[in-house]
Parts: sequence; structure tokens; C-alpha cells
Amino acid sequence: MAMRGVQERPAGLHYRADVVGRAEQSALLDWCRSLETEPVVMHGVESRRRVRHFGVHYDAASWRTAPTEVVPAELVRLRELAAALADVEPATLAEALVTHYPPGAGIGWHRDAQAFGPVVVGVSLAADAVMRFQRTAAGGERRVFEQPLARGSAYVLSGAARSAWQHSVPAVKEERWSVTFRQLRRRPDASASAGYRSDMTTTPDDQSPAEAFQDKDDDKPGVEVGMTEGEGSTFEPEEDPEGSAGS
Ligand SMILES: O=C(O)CCC(=O)C(=O)O
Repeated sequence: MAMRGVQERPAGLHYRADVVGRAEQSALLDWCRSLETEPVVMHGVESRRRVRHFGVHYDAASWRTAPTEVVPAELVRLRELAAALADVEPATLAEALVTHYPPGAGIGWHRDAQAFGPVVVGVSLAADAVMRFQRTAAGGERRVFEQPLARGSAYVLSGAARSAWQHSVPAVKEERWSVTFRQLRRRPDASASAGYRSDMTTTPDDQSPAEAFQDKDDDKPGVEVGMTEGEGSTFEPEEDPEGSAGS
């Protein structure tokens, strides 16, 4: 079903097909399928999609980040590709989020949490999908866009696509995996290891030795208005005219 609204390509959205070749996709998928994953739990409800965090764990209920196991060797080349597309240093992509969408799973309208930096790169594996975008323009007009995400492709969300537009992935028909790389605006919140802040309102003073992050003073708790069931995502509970909220 076509989205209702005025078509506008989000500024800062970049898409590149065939970033990952077939053989590499196949090896990555074998590895992804071997991972233990967990559902995203929001308000006690488990999402249908399942996730595994590397580098940084993000808790959708508390909005807190915490250091977790390092980005593994299997994702290093993918992170380099992602970084090249986004024109950032690979090491700044501190979080790698592996997401499994079984048939029927998707992700609802959201913007990624403000704990994460201004650039998000996502790689699609196993099945084609569509990423939908929406924003409300001056005067209340709805602007929309649909970006097909072919298997093996990558997208970059930066600028307005990252900060002003919401995105969602409608329920997939076939099993899909994605790997999302994100920067941090600051070091992780939770005190999973010595020196990490456990209070989101504290000014960072001792940076994580392991993680690069961008220290921006516009990252304030309370700016986020609610969370989707989506991992690593900030949900703005606007009406969903497409009825396509995620799993
Ligand atoms: O699966 C994707 O490509 C999108 C994931 C996403 O939007 C998120 O995890 O916040």
C-alpha cells in the first residue's frame, strides 16, 4: 500500500546497493544465525524481532547504554565498509546491533535514540525490505518516502534523515537480518565496568578508553518522548497512518 503524504526524499539518506557480495552475505548469515539473540522488551512486551549487541548494549526500557562484548572479528570488515560509506572512522562506530526479523516482524516508527551519534549505517541481509520515512512539515503536512533495502545493500542516515525523520520497516515476508552501526555521543551510561557513568544527567568526565564517542551537549535525558518496542530506538508516538508499526 502506498504511503499517504507528499513524497520527499529525506536529506541525509544515502543508499548503496551491492555493498556486500553474495559469498560474504552467506558467510555473515551463517554467523548471524549462530548467535544467541534476545527480544526487545518494552513495557513487558517482547518484540518479535530479536537482537544482539556488540560494543554497546542499549536498554530500550531505561534508555541506558552500557559497554558490552567487543565488536567481533566477523563484523570488522562490515564496519569498515559502513564507515567508508558514512565517511567516518571505523572505530567511531562503537555499536554493532545485529537484528533478526522472522517473517511477520518489523520495527515501528521511531528515531534512533539520542544516546547515539549523528550517523547511523544499516546493512541488510537475507531478504529485501523497505524502509519507510515520515516527518511532519510546517503546516502539518505529512512528508513520506520509501527506500527499498535490497539484501546486500547499506543505507546511511545522517542529517535530517537521522534527526528529523522517523523511520520504520514494515513486517517482512521472509526472514531478514540487519546489522546497524552507530556512534555514541558520549561514553556508555551504565557502570558495567569501572569508570563508566551510571547517571545519565552527569557530565561526562572520564571517557571510556575502549569506545569512541561524540560529546555533544544536546544529548539531554527527557528529550526522548517514549520508546518503541524497537531496540536502540526512540519512538515518537504519533499516529501511524499506515498501520505498519513494527513487531
Ligand atoms: O533493520 C533495519 O535496517 C532498521 C533497524 C532500526 O531502525 C533500528 O534498530 O532502530
